[in-house]
Amino acid sequence: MPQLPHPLPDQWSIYQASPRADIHLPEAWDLQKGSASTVIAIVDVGIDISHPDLVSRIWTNPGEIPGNGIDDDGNGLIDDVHGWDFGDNDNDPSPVFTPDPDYGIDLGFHGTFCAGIAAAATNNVIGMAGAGWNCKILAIKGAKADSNLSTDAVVAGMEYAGQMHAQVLSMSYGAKDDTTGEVRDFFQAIVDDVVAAGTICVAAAGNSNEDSLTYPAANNHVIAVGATNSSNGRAGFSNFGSWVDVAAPGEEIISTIQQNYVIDDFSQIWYLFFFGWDGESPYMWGDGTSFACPLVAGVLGLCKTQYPSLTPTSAEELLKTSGDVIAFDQPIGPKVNAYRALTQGIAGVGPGAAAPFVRLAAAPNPSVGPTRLWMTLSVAGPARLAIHDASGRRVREVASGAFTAGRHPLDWDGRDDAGHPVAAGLYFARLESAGGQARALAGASTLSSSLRGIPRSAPSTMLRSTTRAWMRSSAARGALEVSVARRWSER
Ligand SMILES: [Ca+2]
Ligand SMILES: [Ca+2]
Ligand SMILES: [Ca+2]
Ligand SMILES: [Ca+2]
Repeated sequence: MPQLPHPLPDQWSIYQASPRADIHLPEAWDLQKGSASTVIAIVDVGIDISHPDLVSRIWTNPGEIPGNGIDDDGNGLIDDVHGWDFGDNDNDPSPVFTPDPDYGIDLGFHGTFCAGIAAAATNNVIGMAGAGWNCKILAIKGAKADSNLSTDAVVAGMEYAGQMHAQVLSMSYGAKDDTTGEVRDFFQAIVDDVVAAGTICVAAAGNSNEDSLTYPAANNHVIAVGATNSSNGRAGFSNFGSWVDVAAPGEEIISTIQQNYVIDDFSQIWYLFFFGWDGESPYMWGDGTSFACPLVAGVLGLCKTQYPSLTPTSAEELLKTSGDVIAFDQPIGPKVNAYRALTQGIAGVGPGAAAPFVRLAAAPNPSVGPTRLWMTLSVAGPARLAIHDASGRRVREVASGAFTAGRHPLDWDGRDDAGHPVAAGLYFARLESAGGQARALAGASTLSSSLRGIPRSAPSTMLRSTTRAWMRSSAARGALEVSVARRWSER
């Protein structure tokens, strides 16, 4: 029984005795509670940055002097101290009344709700626990006053997340593709900018219970998240398909709601009757891949703290190879396992190699210098173990030859084939044998304090380019605006 934070109000996504439909966060937190220098950006309808369970977790721009009317850090935004509101172009990213287009129900809770799941203050005696524990939240509002998300504001917000070098960007919105690929290409260009800044992108797969490519989740270099329920099954609303990378809890999820303005009576009734609100405390319940996504973002915050050189590409690999393989009724990827992502001793056996097996575990991991890799073979035969860097380039062959069945210790001295110590970074050990293939992570030298810094480029102007202006009249905008609201109308 792991140590649990207090309080943990029916947060089955964090811990449930049986079945373990959760994502093993308590065990993960024993190893890693994240860091205040790990920033999770959330682009949404706004985040109540004064919420009692969020206020201590809100990112502060170290380069900006508050309230002096000067853009001190030269990023084009004046006094962006706690994020930015790209919808209304001001420095307060808190939500305002955001009526859903069908019924007029206030969706202003949506961003605050996501923020709580990602990184509400944990073990602080009030409210709930957030996955990212010590990680910070960069609040980015992508909605205009009295309306839902707008494409222009969302895009500017995504680019801001990259520009400020947030380690993780959580995107609980999306638009279905049209036949032209316009939506796909539009989001891919922006995602490529953000990923180039080193930001790990994660997005909700959508709530239409269909295999329908939804962007940005389905874009390359974005981790697409489907939703599970407390029975360890796929949530009935979750989109699915081979493009969904990982699954995480997204049904009957408690989280924080906004307190910064008075919620109208009509919306209060909805909150009370459909979202389990008690009419008083700033928490309620919700369903949606929108809420699976920030949970994964919080886990990625822990992973990025554990492995500072984790790249967007290797982060996706890490979550997929360390996740729990579950026979869902439709494919939504393996379910995220936070503990295994942080330890990643054993990676999945290659498909089609079920009978004979190989396993690979690394310890210590991460390491400074030598690492011992334990290779387990179910059948005797030739095997080869090599270390690859995060881009897939082989840096060192550790062993190659004939091995007996059983468990073999193989030592990697932390050097490349030429005998030089490898740079700090994340490395994959790849094992090929008669019994199949396996992979393990070997994070080399990540504990070296001089190497912990995240590379930062010089301050630049906003990345918005004129080539994107063509989107402004496209169908994608409308699709994006309604997507976040869809779950409401299905209740
Ligand atoms: Ca600024
Ligand atoms: Ca300033
Ligand atoms: Ca504002
Ligand atoms: Ca709390």
